[in-house]
Amino acid sequence: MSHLKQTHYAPLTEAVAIELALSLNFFTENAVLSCKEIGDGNLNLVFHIVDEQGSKGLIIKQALPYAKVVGESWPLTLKRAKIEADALKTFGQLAPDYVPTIYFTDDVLAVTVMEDLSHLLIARTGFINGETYPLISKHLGEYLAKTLFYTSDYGLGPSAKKEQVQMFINPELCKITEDLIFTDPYFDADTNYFEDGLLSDVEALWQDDELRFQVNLLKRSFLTEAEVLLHGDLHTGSVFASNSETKVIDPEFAFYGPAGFDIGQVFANLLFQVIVNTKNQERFVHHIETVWNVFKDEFTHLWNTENKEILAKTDKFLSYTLAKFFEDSLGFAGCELIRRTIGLAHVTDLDSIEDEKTRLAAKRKTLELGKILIKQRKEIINCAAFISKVKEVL
Ligand code: SR1
Ligand code: MG
Repeated sequence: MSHLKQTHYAPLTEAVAIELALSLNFFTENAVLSCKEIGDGNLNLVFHIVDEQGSKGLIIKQALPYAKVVGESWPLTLKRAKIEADALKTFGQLAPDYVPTIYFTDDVLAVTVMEDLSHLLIARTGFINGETYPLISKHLGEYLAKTLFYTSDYGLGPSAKKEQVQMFINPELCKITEDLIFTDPYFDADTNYFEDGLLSDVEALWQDDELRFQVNLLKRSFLTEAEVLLHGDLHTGSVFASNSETKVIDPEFAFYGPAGFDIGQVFANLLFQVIVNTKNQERFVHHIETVWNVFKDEFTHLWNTENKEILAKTDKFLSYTLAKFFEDSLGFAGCELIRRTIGLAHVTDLDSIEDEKTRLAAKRKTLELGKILIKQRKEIINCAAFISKVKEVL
């Protein structure tokens, strides 16, 4: 076995990434490897390594000590690589079909070496290119039900759950979410950016006291409600897909928080397509309904068969729990719609619309729908009512 010379943290080069791959004995000793840095996210380096003769490949992901989307002026803890690796291992045990296999992790180098998913495409990119991914919503519903149930007090038991809460304390990455999702979009913060043509819409949002009050309630929930182990950044850029497979990646924002946060991010990122993909709106509405219905059915099954809290195993408490998750998910979806429109990290679904008039019209819809979901989430009591509200805005 060859040994990696690098033992201290430094950003990997493509050559050192190859050296690391060889040291893992994943490829044969004489393999001719090629490597390309393919990371297009906001925070990390991602190397794709392939054996030029064979069909084998792997991915090496490395955390950078700063937020790539902003630059070195925004330092960011490398500890997130361990959180991400631990979350991938945890979620991989609970929902193995939907999580990449992890081969190796190193906390000092801040690297995770995992299964090559290059036969799949990032779902956001696929959707923008016209892919339909007929199974993605069923898969995400199952992934959400399994990861959220089995990490809760009901699936794990309160003592084991507390151990996990401790393991996934993630203050630095939570702070990013607290700022970028629940704070900055609601005042004139430096991190915001949006077209001049949206200024009056955005100013109206900043002056909306009821909206700001409701966002504070959602932020308090995010800060204080340790219900389940969340992925924490479950947008369509964190999902690899094909017509038959779905893999959820990048859980570096994982921590114990309110279950509706992950569900709401999935809803919101499908809603971007409902709004911009005008020819295929029904397809994405159907995806949203499927995510919720599959989640609800699978969560109900797990609640009834694997619940560790004897007194909680009643239909009444299950209904209460699902209603709370649904209400929360609408509020968090509203926050995600607004922050991806006017905050620091936008989505290509909106920003790639070339015609400015069309783009601004779409962005006004995401802002409007975001406000409605946040303010009216208590009255929107089921998925049918949710979809009617969405259609009122279209
Ligand atoms: C500075 S990080 C900006 C955003 O990128 C990540 O994917 C999260 O969504 C975060 O809010
Ligand atoms: Mg990410």
